[in-house]
Amino acid sequence: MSIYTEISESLQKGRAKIVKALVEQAIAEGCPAAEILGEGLLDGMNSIGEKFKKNEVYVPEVLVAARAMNMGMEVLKPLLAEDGVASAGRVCIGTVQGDLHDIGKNLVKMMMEGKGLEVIDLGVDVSPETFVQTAIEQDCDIICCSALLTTTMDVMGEVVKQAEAAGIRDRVKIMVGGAPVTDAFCKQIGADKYTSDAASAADAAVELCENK
Ligand code: B1M
Repeated sequence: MSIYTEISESLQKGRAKIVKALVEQAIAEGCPAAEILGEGLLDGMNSIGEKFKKNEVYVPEVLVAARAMNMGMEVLKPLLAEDGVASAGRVCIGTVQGDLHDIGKNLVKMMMEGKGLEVIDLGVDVSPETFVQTAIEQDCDIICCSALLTTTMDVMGEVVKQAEAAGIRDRVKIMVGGAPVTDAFCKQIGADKYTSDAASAADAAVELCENK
């Protein structure tokens, strides 16, 4: 078994310390950082994402896999920066104003990081102004809004309106999701993409960045 397969499989089992040690070993053996990332860590997170979509694994498995991914990334990040490995795109994500639910938002964030996207996490209770300002200041490709309450999902419409008013709609896409959100609602408020789960959100974000 190649060291990349070992990293991928250990990550899927959530064996964080083993993943970290294997990444260190791969670096010591002279493996390129981009390959360790793509064929090891990202391969593992992609597999978990696919299994999560098919309900073959659940939230706890995703969380431990993401922890293992983060441990591996800690070792790899400085080398990736040195090698100038480009990110797949940059997004900012948050749960909308008035809403404190963050478990789903955190899953989306982890899946997106697992796809090689740079993710700026704005946390919970995020105002439309903060989403839009961050997208401008951090040059984000996508604003990602999560809402779990029927009473807060309308804030997403306000994010779209404020992004339009700020003149960034031609270069910043807006993605929405969360239990009460639907594709029809996404279209109604003029957002760009609705997805029902974290793994699909990560796939869609990569696609949106590629097609920019
Ligand atoms: Co709250 N809560 N809660 N709650 N809570 C719900 C959402 C509720 C459905 C429970 C119920 O009544 N049956 C209900 C909402 C009803 C409604 O609006 N129609 C509700 C309520 C009413 C409330 C309070 C108002 C209760 C009160 O105080 N009276 C209050 C509101 C506080 C506030 O936000 N201002 C409240 C508080 C809380 C806790 C703090 C106790 C806690 C949150 C802890 C936390 O998040 N750190 C909590 C919880 C845990 C829940 C339930 C039980 C679980 C939510 C969850 O984490 N699901 C929930 C009932 C339920 O769903 N069974 C409930 C797991 C998570 C993985 O799923 O977030 O949907 P989810 O994310 C999914 C997808 O939706 C998608 O990906 C994820 C998985 O792949 N997704 C995206 C999410 N964001 C996305 C963004 C994307 C794409 C996909 O693109 C950008």
